Amino acid sequence: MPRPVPRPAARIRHGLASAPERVGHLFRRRFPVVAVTGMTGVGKTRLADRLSRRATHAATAEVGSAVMERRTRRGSRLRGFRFLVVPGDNAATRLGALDEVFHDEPVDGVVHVVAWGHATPRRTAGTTGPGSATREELLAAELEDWTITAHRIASMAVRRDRPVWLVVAVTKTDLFPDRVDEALAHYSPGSGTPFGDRLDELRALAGGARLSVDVLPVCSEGGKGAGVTAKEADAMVDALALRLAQLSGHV
Ligand SMILES: Nc1nc2c(ncn2[C@@H]2O[C@H](COP(=O)(O)OP(=O)(O)OP(=O)(O)O)[C@@H](O)[C@H]2O)c(=O)[nH]1
Ligand SMILES: [Mg+2]
Repeated sequence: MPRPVPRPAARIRHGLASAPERVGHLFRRRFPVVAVTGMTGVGKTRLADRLSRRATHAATAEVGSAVMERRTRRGSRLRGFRFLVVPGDNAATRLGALDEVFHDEPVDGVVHVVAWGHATPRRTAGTTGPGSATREELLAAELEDWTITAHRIASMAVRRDRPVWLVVAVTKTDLFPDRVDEALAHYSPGSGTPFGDRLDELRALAGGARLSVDVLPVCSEGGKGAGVTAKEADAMVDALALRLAQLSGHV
């Protein structure tokens, strides 16, 4: 007996049923992957949540992240991002997360978050209660963290045949609204600050054409009573997102 030939309608239904899965796979693969790095308490989780338009879990905001967080910013067509937020130095999972984003599955770009010495002090893993530190200590910790991350970025860049981009996101600008330019200068290439010197070394190691560097202000907590209005904070987050889109070739 000859095999029944499926009617066109049945074939179409079958085709549609398997489509979303395939399309989903395609989307996941083609969203650029962005590592979000920076010392503990600097505001990485909060910023990644803002960029992916979701609320921050109260517990994480208070004690810090224990594991790598994955966030997706969806955009029209393929204009989205996947963010991998590397937990700060109070998390035991930090080294594994750094290996994952810079070695095992190298990312397309990096958002390195700094707060000009305004990171929220946190206790090291395993202890409780609020931490305390002076602004000088926090700036020193930020520099130490950047030294480690810059090395990782350099070794990723030299192994790579396509360019890597880096955005230094200077966040918590609501805490120093009148000194944002000074803060941006502190983190810029060629600034002569210890952070700037490390940045210059990184660019020399990676090769200028292989690594692009941007320094942008941002704020995740604007609003009434803050040094930055909610509207201004939104505009800074949007400007950062636009720059990420440009760097990824979306626009
Ligand atoms: N004023 C102000 N506070 C902020 C801003 N962004 C984050 N914070 C606060 O800073 C603290 C730390 O923010 P997180 O996003 O949890 O910091 P993190 O970098 O993820 O820290 P780890 O997970 O420990 O690595 C939280 O209490 C946030 O609410 C900001 O733009 N302005
Ligand atoms: Mg976090």
